Amino acid sequence: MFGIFKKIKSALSKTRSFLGSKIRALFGSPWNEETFDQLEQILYQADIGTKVTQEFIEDLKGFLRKNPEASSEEILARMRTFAQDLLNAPPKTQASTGHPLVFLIVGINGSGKTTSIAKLANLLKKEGKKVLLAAGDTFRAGAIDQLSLWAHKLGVDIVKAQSGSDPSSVAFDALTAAKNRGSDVVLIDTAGRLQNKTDLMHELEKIRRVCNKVIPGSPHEIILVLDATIGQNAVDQAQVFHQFTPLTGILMAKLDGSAKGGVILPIYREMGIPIRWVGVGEQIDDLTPFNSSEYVSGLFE
Ligand SMILES: Nc1nc2c(ncn2[C@@H]2O[C@H](COP(=O)(O)OP(=O)(O)OP(=O)(O)O)[C@@H](O)[C@H]2O)c(=O)[nH]1
Ligand SMILES: [Mg+2]
Repeated sequence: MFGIFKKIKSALSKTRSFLGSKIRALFGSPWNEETFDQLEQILYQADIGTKVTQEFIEDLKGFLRKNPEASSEEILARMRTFAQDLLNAPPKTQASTGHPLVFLIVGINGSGKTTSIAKLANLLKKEGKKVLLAAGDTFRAGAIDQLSLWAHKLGVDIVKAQSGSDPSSVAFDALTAAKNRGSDVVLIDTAGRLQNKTDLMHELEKIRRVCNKVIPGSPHEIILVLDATIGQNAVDQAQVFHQFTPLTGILMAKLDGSAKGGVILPIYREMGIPIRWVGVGEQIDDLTPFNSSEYVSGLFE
């Protein structure tokens, strides 16, 4: 538990040093309109988003009206409570279950899909699950080799086809193999796609249809991998992906490289899609289940 906490916390160090130092710098002055304006700027720059920033400010104003003598630690504690309450709100999406459990992994180019699949496979394998990877990125040269290499390193099954073949036929073969081999979990890699390329977004629909044919009810989970370093754009991406293909969860990759780690708050506030895992580095063990209280204390220390 402690180890996981340290991982999320250290991944948030860039975000925290930005947020923390700037917020603490405000504590010397009295809380007036100008101070609140400055706080608003800071929260906005940490990619907490306009709406959530406004809500933060309103909450804090209310708190300070009732507690005009609040210490800086009490103010920070109030901010943590606000963020925690936001993340405690019930999710608006729900994953289904089944066996084998099928995860479809989607996202834009370079967001961290393939690496995160390897990390997830590693986590699941450690839990004793029999994992099968599906090399559904048949588009980018090298993508199949990249996933094959991970499958080999991790000692997990992989189903792949020729580069250029139809990704939904890979999904078909992979799910059929998973049933035959008694796999517990299937992780389907997909090609990176920009959310404004409608034809590529429709391709995901086809993959889903095929999955559902082979294993009714699958894919049980559709996970969007987001790159935390892109900040607010992540919210737009999540919204468009969700329109085309109903997401059940988000994997926030590259939290370690980002000063924009605050973006998890507006994503959850606006979409209610659970953040399931966070990527905290480039190594195979650098993926950890998301834990909201660890995240909140890592954000506002
Ligand atoms: N620092 C850091 N780097 C990461 C993390 N996750 C992925 N990366 C890096 O991001 C880069 C892209 O990762 P990929 O997994 O290939 O991304 P992808 O989404 O599969 O990319 P495409 O298949 O080209 O769309 C690689 O250099 C990874 O090592 C993370 O959590 N932290
Ligand atoms: Mg990839």
